[in-house]
Amino acid sequence: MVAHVVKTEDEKIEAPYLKLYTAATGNGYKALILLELLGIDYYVKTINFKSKEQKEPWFLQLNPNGKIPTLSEVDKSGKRTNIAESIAILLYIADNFWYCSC
Ligand SMILES: N[C@@H](CCC(=O)N[C@@H](CS)C(=O)NCC(=O)O)C(=O)O
Repeated sequence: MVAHVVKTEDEKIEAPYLKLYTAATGNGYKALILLELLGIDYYVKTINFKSKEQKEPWFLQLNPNGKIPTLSEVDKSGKRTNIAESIAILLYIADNFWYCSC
C-alpha cells in the first residue's frame, strides 16, 4: 500500500490540509485506514499518551474531551474544523472526500 502521509511532525504547513491527531489504538487506526484507502493526503501527529499529551491545553482546544482520534480540516482561508469521535471522523471523511483517487 502506498502511504499518503505527507508529513509527520508539526512543521509549517500550508493550507488547505487535513491533520489527524492519533495514536496506536483501535480507534486511532480507523481514520488512518480510511484516509489510506481513499488515497487522501494528510498530516499525522502521533499523540504521546505516556506524557498525557492528549490533556495538554493545545490539544484540548482541538478536542475538549482530550481523546484521540481528532481530525482537523483547515481550508484555503485558514478556517479550521475539528472533528472528534472516530465514527464521526469516518463519516466526515466519507462525506467530504469520497471522490479522492476514485
Ligand atoms: N468514542 C471515542 C473513544 C475515543 C477514546 O476513548 N480514545 C482513547 C484511545 S482509543 C483515548 O484518547 N484515550 C486517552 C484518554 O482518554 O486520556 C471514539 O470512538 O473516538
